[in-house]
Amino acid sequence: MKFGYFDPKNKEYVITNPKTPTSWVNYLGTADYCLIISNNASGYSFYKSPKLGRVTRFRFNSIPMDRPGRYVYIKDEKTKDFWSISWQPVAKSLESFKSICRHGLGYSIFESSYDSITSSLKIFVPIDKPIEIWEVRVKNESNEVKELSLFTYTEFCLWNSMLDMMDFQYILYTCRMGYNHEDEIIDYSIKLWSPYEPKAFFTCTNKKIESFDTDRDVFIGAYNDESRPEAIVQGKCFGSIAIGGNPCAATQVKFSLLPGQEEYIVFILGIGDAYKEGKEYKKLFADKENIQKEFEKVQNYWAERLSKLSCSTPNENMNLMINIWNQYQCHTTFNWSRSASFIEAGGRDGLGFRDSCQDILGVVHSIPQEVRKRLIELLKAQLSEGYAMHHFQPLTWTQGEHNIPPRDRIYSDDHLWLLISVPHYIKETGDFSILDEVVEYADEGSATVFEHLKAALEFSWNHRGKHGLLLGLAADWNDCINLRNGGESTWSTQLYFKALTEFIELCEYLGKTEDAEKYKQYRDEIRKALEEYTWDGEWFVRGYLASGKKLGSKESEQTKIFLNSQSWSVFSGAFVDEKGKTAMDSVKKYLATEHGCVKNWPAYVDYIIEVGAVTSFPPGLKENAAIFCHANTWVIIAEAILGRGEYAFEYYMSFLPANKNDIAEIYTAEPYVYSQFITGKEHPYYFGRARNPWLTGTATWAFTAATQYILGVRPHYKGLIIDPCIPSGWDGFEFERVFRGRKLSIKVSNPDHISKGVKKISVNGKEIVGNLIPVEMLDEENVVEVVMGK
Ligand code: IFM
Repeated sequence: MKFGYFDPKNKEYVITNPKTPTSWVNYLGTADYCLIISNNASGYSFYKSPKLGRVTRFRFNSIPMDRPGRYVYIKDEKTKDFWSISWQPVAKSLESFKSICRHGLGYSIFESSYDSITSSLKIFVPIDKPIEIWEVRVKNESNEVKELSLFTYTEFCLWNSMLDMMDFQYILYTCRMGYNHEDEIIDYSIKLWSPYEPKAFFTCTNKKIESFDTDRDVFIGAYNDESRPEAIVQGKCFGSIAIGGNPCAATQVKFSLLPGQEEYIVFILGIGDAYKEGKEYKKLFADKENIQKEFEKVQNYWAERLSKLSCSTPNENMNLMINIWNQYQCHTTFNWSRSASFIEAGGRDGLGFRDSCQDILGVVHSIPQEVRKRLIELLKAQLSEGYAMHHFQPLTWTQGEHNIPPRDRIYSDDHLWLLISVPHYIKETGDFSILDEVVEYADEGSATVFEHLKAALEFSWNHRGKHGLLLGLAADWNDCINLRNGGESTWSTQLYFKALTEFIELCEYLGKTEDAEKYKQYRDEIRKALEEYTWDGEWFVRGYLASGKKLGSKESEQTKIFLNSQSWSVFSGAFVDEKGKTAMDSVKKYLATEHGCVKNWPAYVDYIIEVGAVTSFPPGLKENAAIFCHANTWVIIAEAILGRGEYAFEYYMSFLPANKNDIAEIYTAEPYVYSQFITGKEHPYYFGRARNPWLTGTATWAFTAATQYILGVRPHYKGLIIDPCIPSGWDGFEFERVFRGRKLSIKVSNPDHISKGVKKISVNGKEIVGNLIPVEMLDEENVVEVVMGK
């Protein structure tokens, strides 16, 4: 069953049935002011920090699920009937109420048609101004004059999101609402502990405000809800001023419409003083042209970001995801990390170290300068011993004083992700100068980035366990597996193998032979340990528990095989051989399903204290035998490395969100972005149901897997590698990419219908040897012809 459709031309997802099984959201705002908005106009906004700068409220995980938000109500003064432009909160019967939501890049539009009135509400956040703009249009499609009132409503949050949800004895007495009568602007102000006094405003820029409320409980009424605010029932706001209590911004605007006439009304909600910034912005956005200009900037922002890479393959859903939605999601995870969604209620903000290292992979081709800055921030969160802060706050950064993790909060993988992200950045940009940049450590001292990378490798070398594998420490990528107290992680060891390989490749390229030789010795040792202690006959074990018992082995109780240690055996480069193939065959045999590969099998049924939190989830959910999408992307990469194009593509298709559009009643989450997990086959009822959309490492890795491993266009220090691994049925595909400022139009043909292998490449008519296009031979614009074959 469908709830909407993709509109590739306008780069929108259009929701035609508002009764979606979950809130289908969009992320607006790219800098300091951000908001999340659902297909029913619910959601919240924040300024700089979702934790400490929450501007509007949202009641998470609630029933009804979509409250509150930004609501525009229309009331017919003759009939006294009223509705909201978004279907919620009034929720008129869908027999008589037509509703559409268009989620676009950086904006959302709500359209409705009811009782011969058509209306729309477009919401967006300008690129560089801390405000949101609500553009409303109301048209009379009847043959009679309509007398209408428009009511707007949004509920303010009391800035500190956690106190706002918990500490009512305190927080409810901090707000001082007011009204700038002269300019008709609602004035929000609160005093918290600090001298900093958050201020915000709400106003209509082009119409007279007839009445207003700033006290939620007065506007709504204590026994009403957003579907039936008391003020709207009464036909007028009460002019309430919340000094303490629950602040809101509610306004009423009145107008009459002749048959066929349309009214255009603009509201703005922003950060600043109602008597200063509020006044200035009101003036600025009284002019429609200025609004249009801001909207164009938003459109250009996204057009520019998405313009650096695109493909045209025989699979439309792949094109749709790569060209639009997957890239959009990559930028969203880069900007927002894991801090604000309808799932992450905002209790934490800042950057997760491993997440942010990975998030750069999906955007580095598009915004290399921003990625460079982020990398430096991440490097500053590394400690001189080589490990990293698991989570840190670049906003409130105080070097050396914050977040130095206690020894038992050091993760075995965090710092090693630098060895993936920094080389990736250099391969994309050719900016080797980053390696010489001196960056402070979080605790003491400073070193060049090159030395930071070495410190990371040394830390892991010094933290190996009994079998020579990396100690699991607080955890590895899988936060929920207990590998503490001497437990060892196969997966972290595989990541280490990959990290060493990346570093060796870099050193060799730079002519640092001594370093290269040293780390080759490390890698040989690591390979030996993996060979000796992790092969289980048909697959690789996941590690060793503190007791010495194997984890994810034929010998194990309950779960016998985990996904990551199979995919990474190949992806790491350690086992691109028969063992790797056998391991991936076991993935097919035991883990693959029509919705993707489950993370472990069989699921844990009973809690095993020694194995940890992974065993506490019911079978098929989250980290216990769910289809963890992030981990599925590495399966695609492994199969592509093995040259098994049918498998790689089949896995890619199995959890591609766009493929779920027609079964949205099963999938339930947004079909335009990846979710963290899809419920696994061992769940008794919900196999195929997705949860935790948007802020997941799946975005960056699905994009990398599809573009660099299936389509096979991969940056290298020396140029661009072309190494596709596609379904043999494809005749070929086209790929456009900007690489180090040069544009390439790549046409791949597959006359022999094979999956992998490149016979011939010509660049601007000149044939090259091998499959690496040297950067020196690129002009500003380049035509590349690739013929696949043996
Ligand atoms: O790797 C983690 C990630 O950092 C946060 N979400 C869950 C993943 C798997 O445990």
